[in-house]
Amino acid sequence: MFCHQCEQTAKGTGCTVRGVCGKTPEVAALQDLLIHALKGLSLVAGEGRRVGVMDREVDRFTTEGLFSTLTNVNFDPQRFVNFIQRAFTLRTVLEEKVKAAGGKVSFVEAAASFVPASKLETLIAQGEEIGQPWDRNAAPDIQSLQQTMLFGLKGLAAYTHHAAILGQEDDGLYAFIYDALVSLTQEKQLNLDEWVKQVLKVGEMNLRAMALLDAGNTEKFGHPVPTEVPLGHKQGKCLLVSGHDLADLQAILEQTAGKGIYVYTHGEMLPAHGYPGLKKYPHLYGHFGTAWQNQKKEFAQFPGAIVMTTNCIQEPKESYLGNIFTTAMVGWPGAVHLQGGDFGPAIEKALAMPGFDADEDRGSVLVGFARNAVLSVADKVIEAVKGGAIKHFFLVGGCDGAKPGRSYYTEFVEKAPADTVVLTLACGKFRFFDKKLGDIGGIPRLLDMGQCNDAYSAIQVALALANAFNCGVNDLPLTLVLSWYEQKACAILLSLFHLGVKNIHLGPSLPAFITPNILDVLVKTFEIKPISTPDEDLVKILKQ
Ligand code: SF4
Ligand code: SF3
Repeated sequence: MFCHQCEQTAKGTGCTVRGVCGKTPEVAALQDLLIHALKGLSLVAGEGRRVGVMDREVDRFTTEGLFSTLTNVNFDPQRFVNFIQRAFTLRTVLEEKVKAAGGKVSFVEAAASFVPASKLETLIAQGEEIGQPWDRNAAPDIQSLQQTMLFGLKGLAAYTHHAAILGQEDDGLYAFIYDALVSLTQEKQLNLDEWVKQVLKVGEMNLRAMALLDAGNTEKFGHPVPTEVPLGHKQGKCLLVSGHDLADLQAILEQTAGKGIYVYTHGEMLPAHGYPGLKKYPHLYGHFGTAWQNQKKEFAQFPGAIVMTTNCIQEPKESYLGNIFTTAMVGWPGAVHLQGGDFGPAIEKALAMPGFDADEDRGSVLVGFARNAVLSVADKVIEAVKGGAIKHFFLVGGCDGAKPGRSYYTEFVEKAPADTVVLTLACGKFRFFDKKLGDIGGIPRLLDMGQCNDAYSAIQVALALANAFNCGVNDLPLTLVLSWYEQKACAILLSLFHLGVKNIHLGPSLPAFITPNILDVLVKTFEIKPISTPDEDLVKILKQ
């Protein structure tokens, strides 16, 4: 196997024996094979669009297939067998429709005539033979751009999928996903400049996907409002919901209503407490635990059922494997997978388990500072900046992870001067989310803007401030200090590049798939900077 798509890749170069995340070589081969099958499907779907044939089932399946290969989403070989078979079936049906409409269905690329083997072992062998989905004969910089595009595309697919289940779809996004997958085949031969454009296009399209998701979330659940979330618990039965999918959380809240179960959020689900359409459920009580890498310790202590709606799942300990359930694209062999929006088995499990034996107060955190809440006090913020009470804004966010170097972010926030405001989003916030940083004239110094996809909200706030100050985003007293881990973070970074945002401080390490030449381009064009130490970076940033 070879995989280097995430920040924790082995030795900073690539996982070759088994993923540091727990991905087995078998699953790695099946994921490579699924991408191969999706390339074939995309060739036919792209041609279909040319002759007026569209198929929403294929569109949605393609995003789901890509999403399932994202880090820490699905570790279950059998699920990949199903995905690969389905890609083949959908392609075969689509070929007929395209042929009937006068389109071509024969391509030079082998992916378009791929026929999956019928057994798991032979499918794995097929995947091993095909290998990774970029052009291994291309120059290293081209390969680097292909990898960046593919990994960003996985993040974009995840957000496109989330928006779609909330009823928000944009055909342009699906068309681009096909085009991007086809660009990895021999049908299209892009040069270096075209590859750079294709990579930035992922950023542009990801912004569109995040805008759709923002519309989906806010139209369905309202705009988040500042909300205090307990970190302790109530005596009684309990169910923990992790991941990013707010629609799943709502379904769980509906299905647990009146059953005497308290529902808790975990990880990226924390911002759900700020949405009026979710906080209205009285049994949505509080937040349990921190970021994904602490799951084994924290989940083992949770006395109820656990539902993983998206990444990041980690290998469950034997002690709670029977209590953890997966939905949608998530999978772990041996964990029960729930389908069709029925959370009954998880609810039964929660009722059968002991629950918390007493109330416990562990303090609270504030959430709900998405664009609407922040912009409703924009006048106050602008006044504070003009009057000198707020000297600088930091957006400290992104993914969390296991590396010790990630303590940089905790220290950075602790050391940020008292006349600065820290905006945060995504699971990287768990490094400092419970710090009491006080306020500046009633404006909290730590503002939780939401999940990783709420980078969209942060961008809207930055654009509005730039407008108010009559300057560009890069001229604002704002610095982005980001931590990356998986491919959604890649997609968001590409969106920031697409917007021309400069001077991003990135850590804890730079992506293994970026060659020195490509890094040079990023440094020259976007002035991207690897993090150093909090003291050094703070001095440099505040001197600018
Ligand atoms: Fe390694 Fe990350 Fe790939 Fe997992 S997702 S196999 S940790 S590079
Ligand atoms: Fe975290 Fe996995 Fe990226 Fe949505 S939950 S940010 S790492």
